Amino acid sequence: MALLNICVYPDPVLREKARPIDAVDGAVRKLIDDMAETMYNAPGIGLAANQVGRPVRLIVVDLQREDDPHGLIVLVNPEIVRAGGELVWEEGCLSVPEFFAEVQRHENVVVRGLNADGKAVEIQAAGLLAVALQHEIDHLNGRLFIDHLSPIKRDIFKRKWKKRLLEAPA
Ligand code: K1U
Ligand code: ZN
Repeated sequence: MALLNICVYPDPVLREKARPIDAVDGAVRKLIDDMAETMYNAPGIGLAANQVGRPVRLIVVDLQREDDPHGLIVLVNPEIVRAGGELVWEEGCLSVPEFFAEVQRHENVVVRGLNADGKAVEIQAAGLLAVALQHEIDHLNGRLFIDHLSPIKRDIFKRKWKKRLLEAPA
């Protein structure tokens, strides 16, 4: 397994619409293993393939909580097939480090995709798991959590980010 480099905003790969994966072969399984290791190392509770510079439709999610029965969720070509309710959650993103903001999401989602064995699976999720799945699927569509902010909050974010880039050591 290998640790992958996590692309940081405003890297253009984060704005690409990821392409579907044709077959869950050895190369895809290696990417799954490397992404899981990278997510645990970060640490994070999710990771989408675009975040490691590979614009293909693959996400990994693990809430890493004792009360979560799912453990590591791997979804190839994930699709939200049902969504309902609303909740607001304070989100972070490994590609937008050290910035957190409240985002409104669906409270419940049902997501279908393929697992690491290429088998069709369906995940029924609520609360944080539903939020994380929506956040990761957004990544596959080139969307970041900052895109959900009001124009004023997004503007504040952009100014803070510019300032941070200017202050960063060369
Ligand atoms: O996609 C990503 O950038 C990962 C992101 C996922 C996410 C977090 C919170 C709400 C929605 C989606 C993260 O994992 S940020 C880090 C984080 O939240 C965390 C890290 C360690 C323990 C617990 C949480
Ligand atoms: Zn993210």
